[in-house]
Amino acid sequence: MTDFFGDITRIEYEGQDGNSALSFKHYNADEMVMGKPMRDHLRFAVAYWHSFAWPGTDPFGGETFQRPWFGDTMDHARHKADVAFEMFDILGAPFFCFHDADVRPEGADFAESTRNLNEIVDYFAAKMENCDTRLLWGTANLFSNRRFMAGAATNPDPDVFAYSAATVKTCMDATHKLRGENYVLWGGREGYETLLNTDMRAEMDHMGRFLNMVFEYKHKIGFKGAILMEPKPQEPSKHQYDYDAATCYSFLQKYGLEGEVKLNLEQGHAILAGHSFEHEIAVAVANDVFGSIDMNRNDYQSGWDTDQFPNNVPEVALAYYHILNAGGFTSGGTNFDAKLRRQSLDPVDLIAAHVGGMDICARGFKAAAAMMMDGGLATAQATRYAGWKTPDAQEMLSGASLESITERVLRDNINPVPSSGRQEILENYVNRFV
Ligand code: XUL
Ligand code: CO
Repeated sequence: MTDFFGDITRIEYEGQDGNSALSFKHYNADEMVMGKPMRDHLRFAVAYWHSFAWPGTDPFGGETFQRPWFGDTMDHARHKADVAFEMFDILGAPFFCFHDADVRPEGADFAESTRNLNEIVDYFAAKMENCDTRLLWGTANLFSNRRFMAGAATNPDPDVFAYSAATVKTCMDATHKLRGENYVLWGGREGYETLLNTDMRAEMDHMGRFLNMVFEYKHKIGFKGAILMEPKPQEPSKHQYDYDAATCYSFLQKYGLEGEVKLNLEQGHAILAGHSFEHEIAVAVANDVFGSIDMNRNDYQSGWDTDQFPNNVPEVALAYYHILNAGGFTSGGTNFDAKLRRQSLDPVDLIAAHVGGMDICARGFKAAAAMMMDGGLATAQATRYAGWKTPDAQEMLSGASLESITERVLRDNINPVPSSGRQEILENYVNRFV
């Protein structure tokens, strides 16, 4: 046991009338909703990087957090792991996620970094035998070290491509060993700073090949989890090739990965791309590539990725509504890719941030489930598209031609009568649940 969290004990469900600062008011893990406990619907995961590795820096200031595990030795890494697993227990977190760089010190070379990673993976594995927290996904940090400044798979230097491929292999091995349920690829610098020096065709082809190798290796080692790509339009690069869900989908189609790779969608990235979070989820669902979510919140005014914990129930509710509409999570879950504000120095802040995030998600989720069960939106949608049930309408989607349709329009004197989209009525309807 470390003494980092002092006398903070396991967070309990207190219900809406509770007034303890550290209790769940809405997240009741065992509560059955639509035939499943909330724990299994929401599948919460703690993000190792923000909660245990991020030092509180911003573009104008250095670290504000001074965690006892900050340092470059394996002892520091083990201490960090001890605290992390204590927090998983306090929260009753069913999952966690990590990058290689979050959990192990960087070695002098690739071999040493890999040895460090493997040692920590064994340390995790031993802890995981005695706790209920599992690995939602693992990933490689291919963006922080200066070697990745011009990208990883899209780097003009083939040695960086090679280093990145080897790094992803070790991270896939680590994820597989820890029985991770997914493996994530976020192209942190897979893009460009300036088109003046960028061969976009070559870079995209290299990234396509890279992803195909990831997929080949997944099969080779028998990793049963999903491979997930995480869209983000820009930041840190000026432009990233995995811009948003629609761009990722066309990339997957172009490189023959349709049906193989799914998407990990993040609220803040959706906002940066000029979309709503539910838009990104709906695009993924409509193209059968929905995988998992990184739940956070972007500041709507700042224009950069603020990675705050979620606090907007209506927004979260619509996101979960679309997820439920797609049948809910399978291998995916709700990963808090969110960090404290840099003035939130204390251990209690770290716990409270997760408790609040889990509660907001639970509230939004319950609202979404209530809407699903009520069926009002589904009915409104079905009514709106009801005309497509007729044989003439179906014929237009298979067999008809522009000429035959024109003949029918003339023969039946088709003269469309516009009908109301009922947007405000539907918005009022949603408001009853959130
Ligand atoms: C960065 C981001 C990453 C990915 C994993 O914006 O979202 O943390 O989720 O690399
Ligand atoms: Co993310």
